[in-house]
Amino acid sequence: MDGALRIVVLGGDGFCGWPTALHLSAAGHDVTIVDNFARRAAEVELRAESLTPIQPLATRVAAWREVSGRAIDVHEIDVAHDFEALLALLADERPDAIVHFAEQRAAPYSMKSSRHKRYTVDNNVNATHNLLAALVEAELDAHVVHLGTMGVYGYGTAGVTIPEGYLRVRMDADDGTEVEQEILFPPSPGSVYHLTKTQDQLLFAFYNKNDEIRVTDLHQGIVWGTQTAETKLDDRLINRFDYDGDYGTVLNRFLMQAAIGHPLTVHGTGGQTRAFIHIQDTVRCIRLALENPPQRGERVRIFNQMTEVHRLRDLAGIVQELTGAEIEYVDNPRKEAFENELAVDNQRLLDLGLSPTTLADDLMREVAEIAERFKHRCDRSKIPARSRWVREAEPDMRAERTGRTQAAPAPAGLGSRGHDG
Ligand code: NAD
Ligand code: USQ
Repeated sequence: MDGALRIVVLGGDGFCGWPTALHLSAAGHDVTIVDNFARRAAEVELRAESLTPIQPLATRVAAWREVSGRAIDVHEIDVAHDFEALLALLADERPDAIVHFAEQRAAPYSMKSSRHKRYTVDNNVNATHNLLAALVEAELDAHVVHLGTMGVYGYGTAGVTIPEGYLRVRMDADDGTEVEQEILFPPSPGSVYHLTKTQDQLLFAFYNKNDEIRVTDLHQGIVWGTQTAETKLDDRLINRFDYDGDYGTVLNRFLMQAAIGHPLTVHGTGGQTRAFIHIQDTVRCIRLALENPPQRGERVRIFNQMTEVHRLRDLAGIVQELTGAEIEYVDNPRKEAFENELAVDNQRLLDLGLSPTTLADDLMREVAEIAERFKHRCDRSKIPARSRWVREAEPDMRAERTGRTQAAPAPAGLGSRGHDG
């Protein structure tokens, strides 16, 4: 195709990365995947596999070659720790663009223990920094498209539509006049994982200012669905489907739970409101971002990559209506606002031509059908979310620490609404 780009996809074996690599290859771009298979290692650690039987990456790319006639090159590199290998690859291939998915992306996993917290910070911050430092070292003007998260904003801005990354502020100047400035929207991460994404934003801002690295940071909502037009072409191309308490995200969990007759596990009151996007739109948005790159010298572009907003108890209600599933309000293992409002500006991707796929019944049925087809692979013991944000002290230990016999009251300011309400 005219205008074909050479694209390196970091984390191209993952849930978003694999269908993105296929979509870009199908569109005529020349794709190379880099991955260290950390996600597959986490499956072994957690003894929780993808519900769908995903093939080894070598089998996946061979199947894609058979189906499409197009080659995808693969390199096993730990982007966070093998700087020299990453640099050599970028210097050799001189790609036009790099899509960066190569991070530990599960909030519950990032909160399991101090080891998981440290791993997540080390992996994510180093992966992003190594990429930026390698681009400077290789003197490469490649466009970085990064998968960030809506969670960098926090979810508690009732009455304010969340802008696309930047906030216009007015400050009182010393001479009594007002100074106007655009700043990054104040970060308010809700987990160590989300915290690493707020750090990524500063890394991009610095390298963009200092070295004119061109960056589009896609602040993505919760992805749902599993298959895309390309992964459906052959069973060997099937995408992963996480349902366990660490990696499974809420809507896919609900749809899978409904398929196996498990009650829908709504955390707390279900008053949490979140942004969502279907995986087919994820891959389209990334292609739109790649095919519309920023100019050199332009500040970091930030797009809110989401198509709709739902309150969790309403979402559970929609799944219940579709499937007849029961709803169970379970103890919330996270420290998060019990209720929040959320409105999000996503005009920039709409302007580039995104036509949103919303929560249509047939798409939800498609996910439920996949879950039904592979439900024999499900391990029900992996469904409960066990990773807790705050360690629960034994009652007598708590009494010892606080000098009280009753549980200590919430600190002033947190009240009963949790952390960011
Ligand atoms: P995933 O875990 O399925 O995929 C990430 C891939 O990156 C895996 O294949 C993993 O092995 C690889 N990886 C991790 N660390 C690496 C390293 N140091 N070197 C090389 N490869 C490495 O996750 P995903 O759901 O595909 O998410 C991809 C990106 O999108 C993440 O950065 C995540 O923060 C972001 N995102 C995901 C969602 C979602 O709902 N899944 C929503 C918003 C944003
Ligand atoms: N939740 C339930 N029941 C469940 C699972 C989750 O009620 O069975 C609740 C959680 O308490 C939370 C909400 O659903 O309030 C979302 O949880 P999630 O696990 O679906 O999503 P989250 O942890 O926010 O992380 C996911 C991806 C992450 C991405 C983020 C986008 O794993 O990579 O960055 O979505 S966002 O949420 O917009 O920040």
